[in-house]
Formats: sequence, C-alpha cells, structure tokens
Amino acid sequence: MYDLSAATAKLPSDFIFGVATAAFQIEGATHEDGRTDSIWDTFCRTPGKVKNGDTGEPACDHYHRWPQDLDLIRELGFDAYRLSVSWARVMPEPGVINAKGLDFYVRLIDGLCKRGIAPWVTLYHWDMPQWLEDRGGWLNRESAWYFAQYAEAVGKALGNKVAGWCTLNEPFCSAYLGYRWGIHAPGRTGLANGLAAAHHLLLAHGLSVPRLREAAPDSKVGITLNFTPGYPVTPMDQGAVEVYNAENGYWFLEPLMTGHYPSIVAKLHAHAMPRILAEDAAILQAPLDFLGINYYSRALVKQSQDPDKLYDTVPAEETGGELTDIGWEIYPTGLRDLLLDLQSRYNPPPMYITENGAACADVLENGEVQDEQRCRYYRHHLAAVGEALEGGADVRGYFCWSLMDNFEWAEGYSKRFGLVHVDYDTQLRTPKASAQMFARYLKQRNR
Ligand code: IFM
Repeated sequence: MYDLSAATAKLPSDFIFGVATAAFQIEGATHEDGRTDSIWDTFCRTPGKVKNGDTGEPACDHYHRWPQDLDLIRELGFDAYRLSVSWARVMPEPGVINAKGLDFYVRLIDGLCKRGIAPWVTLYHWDMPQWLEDRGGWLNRESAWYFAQYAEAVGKALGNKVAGWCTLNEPFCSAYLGYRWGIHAPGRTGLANGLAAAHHLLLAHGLSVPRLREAAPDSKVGITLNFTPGYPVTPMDQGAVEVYNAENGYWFLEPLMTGHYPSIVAKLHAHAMPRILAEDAAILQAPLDFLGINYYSRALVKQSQDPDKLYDTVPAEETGGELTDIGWEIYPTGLRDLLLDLQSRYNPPPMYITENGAACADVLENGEVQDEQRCRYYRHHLAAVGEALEGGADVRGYFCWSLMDNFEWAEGYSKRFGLVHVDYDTQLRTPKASAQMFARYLKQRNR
C-alpha cells in the first residue's frame, strides 16, 4: 500500500494540501448560460490542432456535476481546491458582465466554504474570450485593461471567501505556446509576438492586483508561474543554461520582482522586444502575497552549434531518465533545486506549489486504477519540497495536478493527470490508488 508519511515528514503541520483544475479542462457546458467562445473553443475546431479532434465538450461535465466533485474533494480530505474562472462565461461580450456566468462561481465558492475547503481561484488559465482575440488578443496592450475589469468583477462577486487569488496561470504557456510557437490557442507564431504577449499578460497581472486587493482585502493575491529549470549537459554548457533560464522561467518572474526583463536575454532579443512604457515597471511590480510554482520536469541544456539558436535542449527520451506518459522526464531533485534557487535569487513572497503531478498510462481494472508511477512521483516530489524547506525555502502548500482526469489541451483527452479517473462516456469518477494514498495520509494528519 502506498504511503506518504515518510515523504511528508519534513513538512509542518499547517502545510496546505490541495488539488487543482481549470475551467476549460473540466467544465464542459461551453455554450450554456450565456458563455461565448474562448480561444480554445476556436482552436479545438481548427483541424489538426488538438489530438483526435477533442473539444471542451463534455470534458468532466463539471458545470453540472460540481456538487459531487466538491464532495469528492472533501471525502479525500484536502484542505484547499484551486479552480479557474472562465473569462468568456463572466464577460461574454466587450464590457458585459454575465450574471448567470458569475453566479456559477458564486455557487461553487459557497459550496467549497460549506464543505470546509479553502477556495483558491485562478482568473486566467489560458481561455481568453474569442471576442478579445479578435481585437488582437494578448498582442494588444488594451487586453490588460479588459482583464483588470474582469478581475475586479470576479473579485467583487467572490470577495474574501477566496483564500488565494492567482491572477494568471503559467503566462509562459499563454505567451510562448500560444503566440510564439503556435502549439496552443490562438496558434500564432513569432518571437516578437511571444514577447509582446508575455509583456501584456504581465501587465494584466499587475493591473489586476490592486483591484483584487480592494475587492477582497482579506484574501492573498499572487500569480502562478511554471518552471522547467535547466541543467547543463557538461560544465561547458553552464552559460547556455543561464540563457535558457533567463528566457523561460525567469523571464516571467524577474519583471515582477525587479521591474525589468533579464538583461542577458533582453539584449539578445532587442530587435523583437515589445514597446515597454516608463510606467510599466511599477505596474509589473505590484506587491504579491505569494508566488505559485508549477513544476513537472527539468530540461537538459547545451550550447547550440546553430548560430540562430541561443541554446539546445536534449529530448526527454535521450536523458536516460524515467518518463511519464506525456513524455516528460521524472526529476524530483529539480523541484528542490528550483525552490532553493528562487529563494536565494529573488527572495520571493511565500511560495505554494500550485501544480505538480504526472500523466500516467492508467488502466481501470475491476473498478481500480493502480497508478504506481503517479504514487511514486508524488512521494518523491513531496520529499523534495521537504528538503527545500529544510534548506531555507519558504514553501507553504502543495496542490496536486489534478483532482481528476481532464482535457489536456493539444493532447485532448489522451493524457490522464487525475487522482480520480474519469470515464468520459459515463462520467463515472473512480479514485485511483494515488487519491487513496493522499486520503489515508490526510485523514491521519487531520486526526
Ligand atoms: O494541464 C496542464 C495545466 O492546465 C497547466 N499546467 C500543466 C498541466 C499539465 O500539462
């Protein structure tokens, strides 16, 4: 039987354990109660963009099944639930607030509070309304102000009931996967597009922070960033690693801490940098109560022989490490190293692991999923968090990605990250061995 007690031995008794999901990945009901298209609805309809032509329907049908899903979180014993709000549900047209859309989230948050689960709310988990994309999306600086307006409306509706607000989830993915490499919605490409989207996303974050504080003065306000820290293939590759980290993880954190993008890469990308106004530095540096960290894997980095590239990364299947079903190397030490590195480099506000988890080739057999690899993944990563705490990193909580199997973006429903198995034909939920492992641990901890 899988057990978490050794892995969690170094975590304090008030350490928060939660599960996380995101609106487009679980809700379904993409056109109910006034919701309009998001960029992901459009992207799913574009042939060849999402595996098997999968769409946001019906996902986990959470829009209708949320009471039973919240019961499940309570039964598993988690302290907190991190969900996201669909912008297109709340603001289906320019400047219009949709009361029915907003009310869904009011019911959800009240449902969590009633069950004694702390709500953590992400305002942007990649699903920009299509009407805003039609005006340029994140390439348009004005989108940042629309976002702040939307954040304020949600802030006022949910207020202090929310324990923690994450303005954005993984702006790296929105900007680079969505606007630079074209593998996520809206499918645009180009370095200058990626950097412009990044800047406008971070502006949106900075503009929304004071509005959330005013609407919900007792809540914590922060942001969730993802990191895939670089490691050198040989000691000669350390310089390439510096550039890799600066262009990826630090690109999104450094401006929030210092007002400026990492200079080592800003210089190399000078020709493609967006217009940055003098007032932007102060907006970006809006004080934060916490920093959300999403970690899944590391990158092995080396110098490139191609003069057009800043560095090369080694394909995960050539690292020699164990891979998950989505092809990512399992590397728990990376989480410990990352937390210690961020602590010493930036002295950030308290950190929460807002996502960590594994996609596994799960098999449902006799009503059970024995997800040994996922159990091991969680044990080793929680142990890594404990080591980081011991080394001086200020980490206060940990959210598993994800509560249940769901729509994995360009991979459609083919990859399963859940603690709970979802049968998409019947919508039956089956807690996997990993869910039971957490439930056993949390039950004895809460005794
Ligand atoms: O499913 C995603 C989530 O939406 C954002 N972080 C990474 C997860 C796994 O790819």
